Amino acid sequence: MKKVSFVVMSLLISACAKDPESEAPNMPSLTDTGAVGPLMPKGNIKIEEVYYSGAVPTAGIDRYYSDQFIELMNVADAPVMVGGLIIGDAPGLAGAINPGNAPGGPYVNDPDYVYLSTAWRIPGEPEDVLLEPGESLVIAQDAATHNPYSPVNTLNADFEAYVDEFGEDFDDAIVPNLESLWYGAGYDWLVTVFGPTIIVLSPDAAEALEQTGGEYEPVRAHVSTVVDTMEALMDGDSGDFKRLHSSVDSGFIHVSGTYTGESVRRIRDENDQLVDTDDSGADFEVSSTPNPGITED
Ligand SMILES: [Ca+2]
Ligand SMILES: [Ca+2]
Ligand SMILES: [Ca+2]
Repeated sequence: MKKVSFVVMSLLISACAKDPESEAPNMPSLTDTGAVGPLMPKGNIKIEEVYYSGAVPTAGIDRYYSDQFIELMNVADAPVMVGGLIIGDAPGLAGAINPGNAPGGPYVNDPDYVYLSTAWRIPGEPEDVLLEPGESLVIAQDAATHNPYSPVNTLNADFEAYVDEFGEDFDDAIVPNLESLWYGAGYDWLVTVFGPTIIVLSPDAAEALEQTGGEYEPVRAHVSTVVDTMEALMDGDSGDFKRLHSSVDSGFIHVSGTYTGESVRRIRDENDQLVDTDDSGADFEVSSTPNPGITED
């Protein structure tokens, strides 16, 4: 079962409005319906898990990463509109991966803008795609079982990144594809296995995305459009490579290495609520058992 519901809320509301006599006496009024939602993403949608490190080598494959996924959760008590939500990753190295790698550059540590090498959008108008309270949605690099190369099963992901232009990506016929707004990766949307920065932007950021240069340069969005971020770097010594300004995300998380099968998951407080202090170092922890959250039902 998919947890994301596709509804045409405006049609439902207008249908009610045109036929008020058919309402039962205890039906909520339109005003009441409006008061309980659906909500905007900002403040209500959080990154729950990012699995980027790649699978532990098995079945003769040393570097398997098609199983990468991003999981977003509705932390509000009402449905949230996620149609048009933008998900992307930031440019910049995760650390001193090769000799001579140095931190800095034009697209990091900007207090006013976040930069995206690649930006995807969940298809549909905002109110057409609703995420129910406490539910999550999974975005897969490839919707697949990944058997036998990985124990991470994303066959039932809610969306997948499909790259048409290089002719090498796999398009699952069932799982809907994200819409491409800006693309700066290769044959598929591989986020760096050394530690990516994942950025979620509100739907209204689509019109506000600005090019920073040519077609191989990132786009940028004002920080006011940021819904949530997760910043990961290569290791604990890689802090100089932070991509996000401290006012957007003041820390970073890292897994123990590439191809470890580890993900980073949101820490929960004593009330089982996702912690968000805009410090990825404090808000996320490493998990050795990535869980795309789509197996329970
Ligand atoms: Ca893909
Ligand atoms: Ca597909
Ligand atoms: Ca945050």
